[in-house]
Amino acid sequence: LFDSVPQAPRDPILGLNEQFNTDPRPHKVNLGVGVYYDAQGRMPLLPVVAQVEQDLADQSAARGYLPIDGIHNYNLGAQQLLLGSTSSPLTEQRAVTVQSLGGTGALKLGADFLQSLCPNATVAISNPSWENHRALFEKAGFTVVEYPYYDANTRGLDFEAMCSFLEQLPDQSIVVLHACCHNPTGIDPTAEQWQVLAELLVAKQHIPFMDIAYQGFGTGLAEDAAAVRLLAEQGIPMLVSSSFSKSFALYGERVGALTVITTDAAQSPRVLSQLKRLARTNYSNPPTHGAKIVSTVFGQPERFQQWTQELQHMRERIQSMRQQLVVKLKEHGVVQNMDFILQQKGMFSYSGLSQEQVHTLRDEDAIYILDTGRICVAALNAHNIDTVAAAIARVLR
Ligand code: PLP
Ligand code: TYF
Repeated sequence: LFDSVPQAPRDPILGLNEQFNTDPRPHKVNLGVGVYYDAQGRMPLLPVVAQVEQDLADQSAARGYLPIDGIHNYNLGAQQLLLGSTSSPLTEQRAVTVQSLGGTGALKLGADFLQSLCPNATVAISNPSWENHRALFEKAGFTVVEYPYYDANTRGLDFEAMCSFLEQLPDQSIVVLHACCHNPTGIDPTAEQWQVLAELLVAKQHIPFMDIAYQGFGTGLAEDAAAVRLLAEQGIPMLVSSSFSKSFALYGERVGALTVITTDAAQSPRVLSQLKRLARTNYSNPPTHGAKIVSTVFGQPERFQQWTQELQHMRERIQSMRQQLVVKLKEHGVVQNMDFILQQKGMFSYSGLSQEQVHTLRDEDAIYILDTGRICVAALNAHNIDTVAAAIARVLR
């Protein structure tokens, strides 16, 4: 049976991570995978998470099955964080949220749901996009195309090309959009561009599927949700995948949520019933621990306040690493203008390094960067930034 099984390709990001882990060089630096590290280069356990975990341990609760759609207050909290408390989908009972296994689980649940409704729809993802988007929607049975996004010449968004591509797609296509902190480029549409996109999506009856995995890492929790809130007010069907993996540093707990915005409250219970059926046949019901932590934070104003401050600290540390990187690249003799690093949002910087330069850094300096040139700025710190800047300056010469 298994003799003919071919070897599957490695995930380009997680595969690089494995390679990094087996690299014996002590000075190695991992700027590959999108994970936040603190100023000491360690993955943090947020103090607010540690405190809530202590409270939960003191309560020592039994571990029953959760409902198929997860913890009710977690789902309500996820909706509010996403939409605010006064948005029309919330007040009109048009938002249906289910707890998911991370943002990835939300994308897959949403993709499977859409496949049951419109199997022949085209799915459009950005060029480039998160590595998993294409495979995930293809596995769900869709044809996936890429809309223009990044313009290497301007190191910015090719908004005109993006819009004309989306105009030419068949009506009612599914358009996957990064709500903020675009992975991998760090380049987001402006507020005005989102407005134009909203009008285009409505006119074409496209179905937005927004992916928000870095809420709070761009400008702030509410600011980073602005595009979701704008599209959610358009009265069109829409899906949103939320991930709390980064914002709570709970990567391994698989904390995410799928929100479906319906166009009529009468649709909402039926949509929920179908999402529950999909969850039931996939994993039965979601895990408790991470969602308990997150819903406790959502439910206690003091904890929530503490969390927003800890998130702000992560955001500001990344911003300060962006500034220092630009300064240090100059100090080490880079003559090109690197100020684009300051404009990019979130954890990543699309550095413009070629694959050859990336490989040189890996082989000669034990600095791991994705082949696309994507750098995880959140992995820089006072101990490694000078070495990294010096090495990048060398390969840029
Ligand atoms: N979507 C994007 C754009 C991401 O960068 C990530 C990163 O992990 C995810 C989704 C998946 O999030 P999770 O780890 O919660 O599944
Ligand atoms: O883009 C990243 O680095 C993060 C982490 O299959 C990640 O989103 C990467 C690959 C993957 C899952 C998570």
